[in-house]
Amino acid sequence: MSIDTVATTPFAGQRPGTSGLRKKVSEFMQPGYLENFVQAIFDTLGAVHGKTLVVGGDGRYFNRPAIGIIVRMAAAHGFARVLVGQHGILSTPAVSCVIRQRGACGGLILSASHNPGGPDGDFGIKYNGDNGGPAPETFTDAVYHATATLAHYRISDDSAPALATLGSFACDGMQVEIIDSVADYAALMGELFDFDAIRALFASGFRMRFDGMHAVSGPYAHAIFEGLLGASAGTVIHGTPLEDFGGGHPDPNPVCAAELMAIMFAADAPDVGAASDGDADRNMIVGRALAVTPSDSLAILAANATLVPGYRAGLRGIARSMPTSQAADLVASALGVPCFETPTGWKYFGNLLDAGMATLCGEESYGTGSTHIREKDGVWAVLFWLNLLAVTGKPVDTIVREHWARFGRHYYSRHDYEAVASAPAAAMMAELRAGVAALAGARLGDFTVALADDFSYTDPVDQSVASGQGIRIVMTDGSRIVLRLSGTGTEGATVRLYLEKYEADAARHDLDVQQVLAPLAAIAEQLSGLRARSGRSGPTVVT
Ligand code: VG1
Ligand code: CO
Repeated sequence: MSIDTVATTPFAGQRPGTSGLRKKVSEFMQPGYLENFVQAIFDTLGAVHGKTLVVGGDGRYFNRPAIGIIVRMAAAHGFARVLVGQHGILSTPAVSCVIRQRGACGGLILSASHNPGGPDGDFGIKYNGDNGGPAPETFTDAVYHATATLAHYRISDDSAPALATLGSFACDGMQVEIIDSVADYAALMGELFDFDAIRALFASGFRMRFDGMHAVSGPYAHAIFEGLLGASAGTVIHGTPLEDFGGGHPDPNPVCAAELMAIMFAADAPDVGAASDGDADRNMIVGRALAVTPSDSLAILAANATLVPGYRAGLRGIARSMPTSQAADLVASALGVPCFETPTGWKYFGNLLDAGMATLCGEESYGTGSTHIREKDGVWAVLFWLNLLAVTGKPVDTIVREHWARFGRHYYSRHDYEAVASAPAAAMMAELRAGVAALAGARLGDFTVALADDFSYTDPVDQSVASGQGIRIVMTDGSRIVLRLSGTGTEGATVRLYLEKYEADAARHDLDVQQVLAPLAAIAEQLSGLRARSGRSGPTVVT
């Protein structure tokens, strides 16, 4: 077998966004496109001789051919071993878990997460380092720069092993181990949660509906909920990963998981509903006729963490992304631990988790996680809730309402304007950026601006600075308006508008969310001209 050095020319735009490189499948399948990007990652890594790499993906279209290419390139670069999930399947949290448990130097995750799949959908790739977490910006910047000058890539002409059979195979002298996609991850979950208590809960007739959205969480959910924990057959719906996710949009929110919402709002609803996204790192928790917002979910898990074996010792700190509601801040202050506010994207939590400064992390985009790995984790979050439900014996909505009664409610919503023209969206953000400082002290409707800036974050561990992370307008009563551009889309620009209003009075905890937030939405519109500039009469998605 020999190693080919293949001449290539750079592709423009191979710049990783919030979470890796995401492009249309048609762009990714151009000859050399994936190869160039992987070569740039390997060049940035430097010496890889003798090291182990983990590779897996969410099963979307092009997942398996991409793995074949990566395995042959890894062999050409001198890796000692590549661990690949059976059938090419590994959820994002499972990759993080396997990297950490098996001492790998890193991993490549093939996923565009919640973006649609199939030949006309999206594809993506992301590198995670030896802590199991997304590579920091210094690394992804270096990869991007490397893509701009690439003249060749290296690949073995040996064939990659088939992915269906577990076991150890060779590719050009490199060991390729096909591993069970679920086993390592399920074992870790068993260490964190009281599986006996959850088993007893299901045995008592407790009912759950888990929507895998035809994506990668299905095998994990089947094995853990129905297998290890004894939930009845049929608990997991849409639990077989499909290359096009059944034509759906595997994003676990009330809009995209409408079928689950209908089940949970019906008269005979199960006790809890849950869903996860394309690569199983997101989660939505739904009680009977009540969807839990991700920001509330983080706060509730934090407030009750010591009821769960893995967190019995308490929390070192909590971290949330800037647009995430301030519900977790109140819990942190009640617990007497710090609360960190980071830019959007899980990579910013890595240093805090590694340094033992934060135990739980969360984002408003249906992402929650902890020190157990270095990614957000959908199935983990569902298990955390199940453990709480088992220990407290209370229904989901009681837990949520009691939390609001104790801490107050943060009314919260995100309005997305998807696939709008890039130039006007960029111009709008530039104008907001230029004018934001002048808003301090301004009277806007019934609100007075306490702080207005373009969010900038200095990492407390390595002092690295991430600037330009979103326009933030904080009112004197704690209400907030946040505007930023998405870094995961593949079409035009997506503008995200985040709205938040705090209500301490328990008598006012049952109001209509959009009505409560309407005055803030009106102010945001007045400041940004978002509707006119996007040419839209309203948001595409409201969550
Ligand atoms: C979105 C979310 C962000 C999340 C990211 C990756 O990014 O807002 O909170 O970390 O997706 O999640 P953006 O830049 O589009 O707002 V996943 O599950 O798509 O990997
Ligand atoms: Co995801």
